[in-house]
Amino acid sequence: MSSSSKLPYGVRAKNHPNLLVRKLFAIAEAKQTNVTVSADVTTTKELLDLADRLGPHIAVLKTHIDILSDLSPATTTGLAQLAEKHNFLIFEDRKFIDIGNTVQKQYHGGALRISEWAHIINCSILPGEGIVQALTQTAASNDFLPYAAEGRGLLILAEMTSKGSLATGTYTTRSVDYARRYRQFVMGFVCNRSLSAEQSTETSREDGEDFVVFTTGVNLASAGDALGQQYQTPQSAVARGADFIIAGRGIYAAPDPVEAVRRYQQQGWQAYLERVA
Ligand code: 5BU
Repeated sequence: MSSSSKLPYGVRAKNHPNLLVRKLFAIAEAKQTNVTVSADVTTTKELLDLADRLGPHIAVLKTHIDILSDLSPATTTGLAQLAEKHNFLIFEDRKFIDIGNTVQKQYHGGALRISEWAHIINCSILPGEGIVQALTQTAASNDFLPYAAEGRGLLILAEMTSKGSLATGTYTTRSVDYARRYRQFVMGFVCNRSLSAEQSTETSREDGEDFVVFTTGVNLASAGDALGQQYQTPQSAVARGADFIIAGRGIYAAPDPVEAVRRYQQQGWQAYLERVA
């Protein structure tokens, strides 16, 4: 567990060099929630309806924008309005994984225009360091200025929750190395535990280093699914170092999603209070 994960979100909000991370921790503190809902529904109406109903209880709404059957500019405009109304951030779980030249075009511009509406994106480092370098370069370019001013950040997918995941060992250690080298854009990791104690021969921990940990595969009612997903509870995720817990079906497929999100919010927050106590 890193020393920063023992600090309250409010303290981390004040000290962090990245504007988006400051906003994220300030939202968590103000709304008393560390829940990210993974809104994996397939129509714009369902997505916007969920965002509006769950909005008061979440810090972040995670999308897979390419699973919508009726994606249009109204989808992302609607999302942006609800993010403003309820004070949450949008995380597009696009998992960029290609050479630098390609991911730059996939992120900024293109059919999905992800840079315009997603505060947070993620990438795999399977292609090597160049993917992180390329996305960081895009975020520092002149025509990115309006988005940078709002706050944008990258999470490195350092581990996965699925059975037999190959994102382990050297892959995970290199994730930490690249995060350290591109701290101006990399805000943290998607992973299943705090990575701050990860030993690397390439980089070492710097004073004040504070990477945000998002942990997916959180579910209160199930241990997994038939396709290899493996779940843990909000308590165990937060105790292992998650700053934000990501839950999808446990919330949106519950009989009453609002009642469900309140439960994840309450349990995630309680676990956080215990960690920082
Ligand atoms: P679920 O319904 O809570 O199982 O949804 C989990 C979401 O998190 C879903 O959108 C996945 O694509 C995403 N996910 C994951 O489950 N495991 C991972 O390691 C990563 C993302 Br990275």
